[in-house]
Amino acid sequence: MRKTLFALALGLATLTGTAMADEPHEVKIEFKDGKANPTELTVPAGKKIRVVLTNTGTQAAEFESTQLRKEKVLGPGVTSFVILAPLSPGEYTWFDDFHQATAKGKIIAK
Ligand SMILES: [Cu+2]
Repeated sequence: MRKTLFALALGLATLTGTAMADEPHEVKIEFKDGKANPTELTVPAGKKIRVVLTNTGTQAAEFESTQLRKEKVLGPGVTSFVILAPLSPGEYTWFDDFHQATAKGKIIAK
């Protein structure tokens, strides 16, 4: 019985290890009433990316990228995320669709 449990624990540890290797690379962008931070992010090319988006302002924000084909509306106080499929090396621009003049940036895949 004890041996079985040990084997089970080892099996679980292996599974967890595999899951972690496939975890997306995580980056964060904060939106606040027409400002975004950071506006430039470097991420590894060829790896899934999770972009965590937080709106700490009092106005709605929308992370949008034509190149990345992503859009995510964030009400005030909301945190959400988008997942980017593995990127080719290059620069990908994005903007806050509600504050296009002041809140924009790029994600650089290397
Ligand atoms: Cu939009």
